[in-house]
Amino acid sequence: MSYKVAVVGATGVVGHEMLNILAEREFPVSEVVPLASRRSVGREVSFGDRTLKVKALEDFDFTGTDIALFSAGSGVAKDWAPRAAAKGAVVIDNSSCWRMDQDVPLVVPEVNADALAGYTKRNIIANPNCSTAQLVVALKPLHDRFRIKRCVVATYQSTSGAGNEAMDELFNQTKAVFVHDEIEPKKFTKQIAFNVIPHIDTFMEDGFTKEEWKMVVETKKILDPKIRLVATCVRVPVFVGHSEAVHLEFEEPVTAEEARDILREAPGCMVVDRRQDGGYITPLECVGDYATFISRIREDFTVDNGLAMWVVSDNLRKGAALNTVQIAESLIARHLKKAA
Ligand code: 11C
Repeated sequence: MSYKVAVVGATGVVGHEMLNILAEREFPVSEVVPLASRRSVGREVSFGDRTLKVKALEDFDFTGTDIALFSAGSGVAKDWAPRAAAKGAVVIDNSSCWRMDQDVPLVVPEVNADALAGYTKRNIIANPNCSTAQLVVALKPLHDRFRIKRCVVATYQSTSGAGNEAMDELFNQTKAVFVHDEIEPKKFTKQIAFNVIPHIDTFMEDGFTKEEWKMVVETKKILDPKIRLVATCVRVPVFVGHSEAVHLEFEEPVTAEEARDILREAPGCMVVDRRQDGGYITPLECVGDYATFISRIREDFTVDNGLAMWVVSDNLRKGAALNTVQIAESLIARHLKKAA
């Protein structure tokens, strides 16, 4: 049983990881087709030990493609996901375009794989924002046991969340600081090197940013609409790996030890929590890994049934490419079984 898989946005930073992860996890492919805009046609991308030539999305006929992994932004997803879906490909989209559509499941397989059943309405499945994906992996097992009432989260998001050019901007600004060159922010609104910026995505009328809003609405859709969540999303001068300081208030009493034991057994979670120097995970250490790492688990005595923790994951993997491939794996296991 094998599947023809298209990767749309194959030359981008997430598309690159999608190809890596499909190969690493030995996803059962009969063919992989890397797609991008016409200006990338002929560029080569790696798939395991093979090299594939990029084809133009505009000229591609999705007939016969089983699964199309999209990571090419909302504009491309809006136009092309329905076209690919109409030709019979199941689209798994990493952009924000379809996430809140009621006919599109928004899925993190460790949390709500059952929601996948709704994919047939549009033949589209959405992958959440990176900061939401790692958060809900850590929240789900605790919510199942103690019921979360409120979540207060501050994020420390790496520049790769904003793509290749943003990573280059951090690199070039860092060099410029050392040689006293002028710094002109382009992707970011302020200098990112040796700084932090409390602004990701556009501002909304209520003063929150869209990134913060996404964390609220996506957590509700994936995990539980009753959870109240407030976020402050911050860009930090890190290349890969998003970190989150998470403060939770539960209905039921909880101890740090109970939470640690539950998280140790939970799918997708890796607890690294020694109460000593270095006994926690930092973003540098999570790069290339699949897990959502949880450290600094402690009771928060300022509220009833409070818990605080530190959650770190590779935003290009669990936050994007890995989750997309895991959705594809769940899809074929549950719904897309092919005759051998
Ligand atoms: C960032 N979280 O770090 C964003 C990137 O809605 O998929 C992903 C945006 C999205 O900039």
